[in-house]
Amino acid sequence: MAENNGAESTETHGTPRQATPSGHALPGAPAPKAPAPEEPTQPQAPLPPASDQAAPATVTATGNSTGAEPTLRAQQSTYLTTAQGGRLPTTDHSLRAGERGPVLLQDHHLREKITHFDHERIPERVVHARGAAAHGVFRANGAAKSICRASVFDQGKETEVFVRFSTVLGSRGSADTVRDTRGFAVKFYTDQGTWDLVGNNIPVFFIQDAIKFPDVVHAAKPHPTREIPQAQSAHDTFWDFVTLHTEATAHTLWNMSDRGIPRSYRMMEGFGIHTFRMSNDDGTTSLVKFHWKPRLGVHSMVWEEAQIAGGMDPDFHRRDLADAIESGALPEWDLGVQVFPDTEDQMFEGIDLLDPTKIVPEELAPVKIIGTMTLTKNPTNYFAETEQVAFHPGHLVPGIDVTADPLLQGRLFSYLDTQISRLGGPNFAQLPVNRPHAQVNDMQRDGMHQSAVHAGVAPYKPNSLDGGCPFFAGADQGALIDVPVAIKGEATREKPASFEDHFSQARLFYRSLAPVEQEHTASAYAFELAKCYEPVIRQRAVDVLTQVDQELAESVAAKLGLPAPGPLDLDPVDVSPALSQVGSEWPVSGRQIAVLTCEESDPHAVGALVDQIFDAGLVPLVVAPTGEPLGGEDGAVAIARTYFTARSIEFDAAVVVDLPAEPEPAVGVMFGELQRQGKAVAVLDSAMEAAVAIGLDREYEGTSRIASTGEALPALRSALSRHRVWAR
Ligand code: HDD
Repeated sequence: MAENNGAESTETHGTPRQATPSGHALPGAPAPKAPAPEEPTQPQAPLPPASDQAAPATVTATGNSTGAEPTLRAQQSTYLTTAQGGRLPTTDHSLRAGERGPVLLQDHHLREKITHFDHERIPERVVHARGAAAHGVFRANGAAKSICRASVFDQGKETEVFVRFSTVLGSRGSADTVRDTRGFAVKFYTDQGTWDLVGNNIPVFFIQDAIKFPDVVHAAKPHPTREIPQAQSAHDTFWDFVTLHTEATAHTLWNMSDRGIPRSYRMMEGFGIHTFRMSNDDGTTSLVKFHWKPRLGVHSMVWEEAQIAGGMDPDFHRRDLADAIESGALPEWDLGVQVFPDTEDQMFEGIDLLDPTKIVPEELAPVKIIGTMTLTKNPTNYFAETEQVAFHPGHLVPGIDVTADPLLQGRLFSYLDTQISRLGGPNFAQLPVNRPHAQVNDMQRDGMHQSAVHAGVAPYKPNSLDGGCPFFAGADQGALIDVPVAIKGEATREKPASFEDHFSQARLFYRSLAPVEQEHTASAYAFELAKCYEPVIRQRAVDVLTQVDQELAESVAAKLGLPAPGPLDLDPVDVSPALSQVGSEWPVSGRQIAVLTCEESDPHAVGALVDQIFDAGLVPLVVAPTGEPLGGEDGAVAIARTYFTARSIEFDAAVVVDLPAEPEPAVGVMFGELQRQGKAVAVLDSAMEAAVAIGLDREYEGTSRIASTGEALPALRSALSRHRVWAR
């Protein structure tokens, strides 16, 4: 039953009135067109649903709803105008006293144009500044209904989403492919209000208590003296922090593994990290951890690719996401939950569910799939959408609630606070990308950048002047009812004993990796630590690794030229095969295939191969010595790259149809890279000797010899579906 606070019998859902109870018009209120309706005494039907992203209802001076067509509203005229709508005859010449005279202050268009330009930038996010986003839809399969009453999980229900992926450390203009954690933030525009799942691609976090967040970020960001290095953890302050705060060991290990350099945003897992509390229609509660599982599998770059991409194409991930969506290769993830009983101690198999540095291995608690998300549309405007979107882990819907994880609790404060300074005031929820798709009727008023024109006089409750509006909802109207949770204990700054274990999960992760992944991880440690100037930090990092794994500590010490640690006595751990990226096969759609040709290549054969690649859902990139189409202008095969502009990082595999008679050195470099990066290469018989002459190793596991272009795809498919030739 809805709780009606005050003025019970006169409360109504009708449009807030602009008349006093006695019917007198308020000063300034528009004259009523029809006789005022009788004052309702019972709640009425809610206002009609606002159209897409149109709430709260806003009214312009001309009476138009401004929410319905945000893009139309931005560009209404075919003529160039001032911000005030005055049509302009030119925008290239300022008003001057004579052709060669000084510029006049009275030129409003000049002043308005430059003033607006001067204020075009807003502060970048203090973390996660560099990002890329897309619109999409989440379809629930109904499997969560037994544990969660949120309508977003109703079977078959479709809910619009906006997803922003990001790096953490770099500034807005930094490279995509740096070694870092990736943000994975999803805004669900549900019919019960907005739900934000603000996660990362790594399931553990550096710290256990939000009070340390400014410290870890200060340590990881560029040094305050020279403001270098940009978007890197390979520097003294980062390693100083993570070796002194050993709770960061597991997250650091994940970052040093291949997870720190994803191949694509489309090929990353996402994790809610914290444990959340769900409640169902009966009020039964469960604890859950959220997982996003990419349909394309989890894949990473190798370090050489990441470094080359940082120079050749710093926008690699942003481009990859946008291109895939534009070409119709729509990225998809299944959303899953691990479900735990909501016990008093909130532990599961000895793992503290409130410790954000811990995972629960999937082998102990399987991930139950509860829906699928498809990204369907690129943003229309980067600033309006990707930059201005504002996430908050406290944006929750009925049936999903927080737990006492101290990291999560601190986040609940931080996000609203940061948006107020980043987006210039408290009304950022009115920006189109942030508007809920549920109806909004709050009592917040005024403030910087208020763009809603609220009617009524009584934004407080109870009231009798606005007919008692708005009303309170009860559970049966989908209200956000707090789950009663018993809280006991004394105020203390202590942490629980269960937060003391900083190493067993780092060991679990490392030992679950395939040997090739372990090798990459050790190399990443050595690379990063070698960039630290302070020997004491390098040594301390190796000392921390002696708590994780003997072989890892030895390998990193050897690479750094430090003494080998003595024999270690470490507790064994069970491994979790689900943590390794090696060994499974995945769909290959959207993968990029280089087709290497020369000026004399047969356009029909190359054209047929290009068609086969497209038909298989992959993307061909034809490479030739010059940009001239193969076969002349008619019936030509377009050239995507020349040997001068192509680089291995753009391709997941290559087909060598022909090579130029005198290839430039770049071709040999490309072969070397393809092999080092474990990419499959199919070579036509006729091109094999030329390829070997410039550096292709015919014994390389990924090389296959083919008799015709028709054999190329079958030859490449198996390696592509495994992502790499792991035995390289
Ligand atoms: Fe955070 C942004 C994820 C801990 C404070 N965070 C931000 C974004 C992601 C995360 C994905 C970017 C959202 C976007 O695309 O706009 N953050 C996490 C995860 C955490 C986490 C998964 C731990 C499990 N964060 C965390 C803590 C604090 C913050 C402990 C502060 C106490 N995070 C912020 C912030 C940001 C932010 C300062 C910067 C920009 C923004 O919020 O909107 O408030």
